[in-house]
Amino acid sequence: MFDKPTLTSERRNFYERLDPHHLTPLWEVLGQLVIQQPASPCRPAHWRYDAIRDYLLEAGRLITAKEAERRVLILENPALRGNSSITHTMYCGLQVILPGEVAPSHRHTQSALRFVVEGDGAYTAVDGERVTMRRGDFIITPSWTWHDHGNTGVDPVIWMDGLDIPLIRMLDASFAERLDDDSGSGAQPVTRPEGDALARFGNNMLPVDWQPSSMTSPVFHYPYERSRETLDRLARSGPLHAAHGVKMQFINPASGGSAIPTMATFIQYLPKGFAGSVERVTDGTIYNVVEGRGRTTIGDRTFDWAPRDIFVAPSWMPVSLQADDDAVLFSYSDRPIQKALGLWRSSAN
Ligand code: 1HN
Repeated sequence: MFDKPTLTSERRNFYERLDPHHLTPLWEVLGQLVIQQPASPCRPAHWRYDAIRDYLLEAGRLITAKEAERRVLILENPALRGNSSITHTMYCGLQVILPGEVAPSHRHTQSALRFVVEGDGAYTAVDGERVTMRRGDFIITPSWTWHDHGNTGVDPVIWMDGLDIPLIRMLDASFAERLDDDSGSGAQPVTRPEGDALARFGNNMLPVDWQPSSMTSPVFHYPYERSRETLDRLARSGPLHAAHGVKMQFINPASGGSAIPTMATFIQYLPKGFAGSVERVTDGTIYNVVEGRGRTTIGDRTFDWAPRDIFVAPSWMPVSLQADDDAVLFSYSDRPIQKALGLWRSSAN
């Protein structure tokens, strides 16, 4: 759109003299900076759970959760290797915790989401309340809250971590602390019974004198049982959206906004045989398959997916979803940031 002017020897000489002063002429780079539409360098990518699971268990034999702080394999976008990024703003990892282990308590300004993939004997604790992690549960660790994880069961437990790490890095806004741990267990003290937050905030009511103290949802656990029932009912009552079937976003019930201020989280249902229309959105999106098999075409790539697989659709690439069975997909993206700034666009509107 903005063409580069001709490079004359006189101009080249000028640029060379500018360089030591850390100066660059805009007209030489404008075309790269301001483009007609997004052209993300991120690539569409797909990780088969079957291919990763053994590596996670091998990591479990090589390093303890305590020594690692968090035993995680990071899913890096193939075009962004070395950046711990799955899109320009989002991080994705798979974390494993073995029976008897504790991942010690700490807090940081990065927000995290957990999406439970395998096993059901682990808990995560957030600011004094523990929640048992079950497959398909979506759990939030809000910015600057103490959190630790433990496995009191007999099997390894594995979940997907989604964090806004690249965004916070870009903003130079990272702070972190480790809990001063007198007990030596690594775990923070439990101060509220399990289910407390869900009872207070997760039933379309709020305690009458409650005032929000953060922008993150006070409900930090969205059990799969409830999400699945919602999808089930809506699938029966319709209508289905041509591109995304039945798609719900997880919200902060106190504000109506997204459950996490920097990350949107969604769960969607695609009926068996669904062949979705093509859609583009400006938020690069990470998907985790909960149920069913199907395929997704992203730009010129097509991925066949199965339960627990993860795939990423970069910003503004055409995406279409197909389901061979009744399928459920969880996904997350930076949509709330884009919406807050009036930047979000979809080809549908
Ligand atoms: C973190 O705190 C967790 O608490 C997981 O489980 C992954 C990646 C980078 C920075 C902090 C966790 C993380 C992380």
